[in-house]
Amino acid sequence: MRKYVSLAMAAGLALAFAAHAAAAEKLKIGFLPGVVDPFYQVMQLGVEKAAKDLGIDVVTQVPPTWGVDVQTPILDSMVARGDLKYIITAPTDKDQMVGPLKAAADAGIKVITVDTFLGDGDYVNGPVKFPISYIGSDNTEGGRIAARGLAKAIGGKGVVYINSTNPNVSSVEGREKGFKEEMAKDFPDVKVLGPDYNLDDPNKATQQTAAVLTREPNLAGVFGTNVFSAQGAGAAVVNAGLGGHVQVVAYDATKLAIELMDKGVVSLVLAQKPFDMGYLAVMFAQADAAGVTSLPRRVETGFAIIDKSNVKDPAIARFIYQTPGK
Ligand code: T6T
Repeated sequence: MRKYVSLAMAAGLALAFAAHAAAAEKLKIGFLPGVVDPFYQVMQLGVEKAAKDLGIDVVTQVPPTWGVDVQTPILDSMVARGDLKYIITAPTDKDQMVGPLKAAADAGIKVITVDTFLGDGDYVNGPVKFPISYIGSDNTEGGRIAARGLAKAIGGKGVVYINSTNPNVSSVEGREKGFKEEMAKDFPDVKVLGPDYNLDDPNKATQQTAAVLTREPNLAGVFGTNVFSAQGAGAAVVNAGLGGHVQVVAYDATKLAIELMDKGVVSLVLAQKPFDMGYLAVMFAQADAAGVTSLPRRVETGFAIIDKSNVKDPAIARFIYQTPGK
């Protein structure tokens, strides 16, 4: 009997030791997105799913508001923990976040950028080379798609307005650039106003759009370059009773944007693929940790372009951001 007890104890101890060793070896990574919003909530789902599938620990910290001043101290605290091998992050400024993220890299933490990039996003030939990869949308192309959609919705002529969030953020900057370029190239009868910057405050976006609607009674369309911009712009159009008269194109497929499309306020919604961004970034960390040396330095995750004709198609509707809120 004693022999059995001690054998069982030894086996138990061995198992506990193995579990401890496995836990000690488990890769631990940080996830630091841009701000609390439905886009990054879906990205977090992708991060968590990949972490579960691959047996990785993730420490997530979400800045309550957008900006370098808020993101940097959170990053510094993640670095100071000393147990994170990778950080997956969306830099809130393409230049100002270079220093803090380079400091993280110098402290031995490898950086993967998602959704937004540093420098010009070319980590092979550009000014910033240390991140492993940029995984996100081709936002300049997204801006071009938005321009074509809005031009079509307004019959190819008229005044349109861009409402955006912040300058020097690679994502929305690319969208503004692509939108303006496409209008200038193919739609000479469309005049583009803006952007105004709402600093990720939908109420500010509403006020700004309302002011433009007052100033420009013939305004034909608005391009909201992200969740908050489109939400605020849509609200201003609804408040003015101009739904269907002033066309709105919304970047980001929130439930609210889709509701506004059902009501005839929003004519086109660009869904990004934040789940893919999060999932792939964790896979990249795992692969890099395993010694893979040929990871692409840039991965474009593509879009689903949603309008009234395809919104009920399950193959398209699956890209609407599924989050508890709107
Ligand atoms: O549009 C996304 C993201 O792509 C952008 O970089 C910041 O705004 C969002 O998170 C939406 O709020």
